[in-house]
Amino acid sequence: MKKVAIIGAGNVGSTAAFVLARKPYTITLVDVVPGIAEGKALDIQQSTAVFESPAKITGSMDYTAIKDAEVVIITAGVARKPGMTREDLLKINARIIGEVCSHIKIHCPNAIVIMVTNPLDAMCHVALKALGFPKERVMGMAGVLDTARLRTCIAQHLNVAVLDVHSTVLGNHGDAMVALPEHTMVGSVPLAELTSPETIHQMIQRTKNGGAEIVALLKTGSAYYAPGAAAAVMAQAILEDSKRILPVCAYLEGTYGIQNIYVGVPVLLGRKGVEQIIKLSLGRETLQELLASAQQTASLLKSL
Ligand code: TXD
Repeated sequence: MKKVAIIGAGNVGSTAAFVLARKPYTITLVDVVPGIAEGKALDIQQSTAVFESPAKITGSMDYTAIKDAEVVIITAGVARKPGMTREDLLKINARIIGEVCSHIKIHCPNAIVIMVTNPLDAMCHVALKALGFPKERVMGMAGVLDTARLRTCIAQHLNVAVLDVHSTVLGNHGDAMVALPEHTMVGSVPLAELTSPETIHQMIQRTKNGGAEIVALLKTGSAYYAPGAAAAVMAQAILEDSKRILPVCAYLEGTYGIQNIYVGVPVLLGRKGVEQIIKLSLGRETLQELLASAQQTASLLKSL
């Protein structure tokens, strides 16, 4: 069976495992906290008896368990605590990602790596450097989640099936994400013909604030069902070589005029990872927003 490793068996990692467990995959969870990976793996394994899946799920603290995984999803890290600056978080998680990558390099040198840990775009750079893998094998998950949030918002507002809302969100994972209302279609009708510019603006703002809205409601912790599902969909597109076009945090070397920076763009996902970067024709203003997004990541990286 195809093998996926998930590093960090917290909320997002275990949700991704739960989603992937409906497929005939071997799934290995790894965490530093004793018992957590084993416990979640056992719970998820028992769920496969209910929905009748042949998936095999194991959990461990030992990285030898990830041997020969074809895809590795990294969710390991700490959350920002009161009093901690963005830079503090960046340094702590960069250290964790560096350590995680040293194990991936040894045990699955041919794997395709999907980063989830925040700050997402910066962590992709840390992983690329620590792994030394080709750029098409190291990517980040943010756009699939942000696009799902925007599509949900539009579908609820217009009272239509989310399946018929097509859109994409580019840029980095944060305030500088770039929504594309001009590329948004509802059953082949442009969004702009269905609602006012003010409403579109509000929906984009809500998407940008999507993570914070959930944090405010939950009080402890952040979103994990949609993030876990988004990471799982990317892993599946790679494992099944399905050539899906999804917004992914990918390393750009000139496309959109952006050099050597990770930024969210539409890509073709297949067995080789990011098999192609899709070039959309963007308006001048949108292109500027995308450049600003990349610039924000570049400045954040300077503090490392
Ligand atoms: O769109 C996106 N990219 C995101 C990113 C959407 C949602 C969440 N996003 C980020 O993912 C979030 O800001 C965090 O940086 C990660 C994971 O979020 P999650 O909600 O799953 O956090 P948890 O529940 O705290 O899980 C993190 C786990 C926890 O079990 C730790 O014990 C483990 O990571 N951890 C480690 N595992 C292995 N190795 C090391 N060194 C390690 N350190 C911590």
